[in-house]
Amino acid sequence: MQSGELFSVRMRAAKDGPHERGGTHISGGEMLAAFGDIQQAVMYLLEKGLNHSKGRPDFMQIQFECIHEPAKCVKPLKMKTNEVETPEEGQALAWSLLEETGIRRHIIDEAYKLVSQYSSMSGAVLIDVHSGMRLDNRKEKGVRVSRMDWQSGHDEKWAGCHDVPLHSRVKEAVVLATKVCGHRAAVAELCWSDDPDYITGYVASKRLGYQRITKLKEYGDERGCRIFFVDGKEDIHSYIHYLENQPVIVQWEVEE
Ligand code: PML
Ligand code: MG
Repeated sequence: MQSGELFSVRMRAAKDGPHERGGTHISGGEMLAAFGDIQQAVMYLLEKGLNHSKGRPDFMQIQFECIHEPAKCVKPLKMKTNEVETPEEGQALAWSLLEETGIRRHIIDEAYKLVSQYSSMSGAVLIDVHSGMRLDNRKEKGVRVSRMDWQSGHDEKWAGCHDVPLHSRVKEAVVLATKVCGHRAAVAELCWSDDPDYITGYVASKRLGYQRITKLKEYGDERGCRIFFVDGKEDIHSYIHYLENQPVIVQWEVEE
């Protein structure tokens, strides 16, 4: 990934047909790869989509394309893990962290009510922190953040120095949150997985960093949540363009 041409490699998997024909989202994945690493990236994403706790997909698309825009190199958000006993405690903590970023409670409640209406979203909902209005027009699909990855090898070094589970989920979530929060329109992100066997989620913002919360839902629950709280006074089209198109490489060195 270090030099030469860079490729975006992406995967989406669904069951009961493709997403655009009403299929239920199973899994998605985003990677950046040098030409020589495309095969490995495709295999990784294939495996990810095939073996998923949400079930067996009957639709999968894996694609790659050469990226022509220069990549932006950034440091990962600082990470903290908050241990909680119950989803109620976890959500109360998430809400108060979001309030710390200046978002009013009724806006958070309304945003959460809005995403709860969708049973399976593959992307995120963008909410204006001033009005509580949804700012993307992507309906049940939401906005999918694309074209981001760790610099090769930096994720292992980072995980080794942070007490995180070894699976790639946390590393992928940190990359996504780092990209999402790295734009002036971003205020905060609230996320937990739609996977029934994964209950840890997070609140992220530039100032708070990546705040993991160990329980945000019950096991067996397939309802996920991904909300990007944004400053609607900024140019939201350019934020969505950034989320979908700007290549971002996360770099981390031990001496930090
Ligand atoms: C997802 O898997 O869809 C999101 C996972 C978010 C939490 C990852 C973590 O920090 O444990
Ligand atoms: Mg998932």
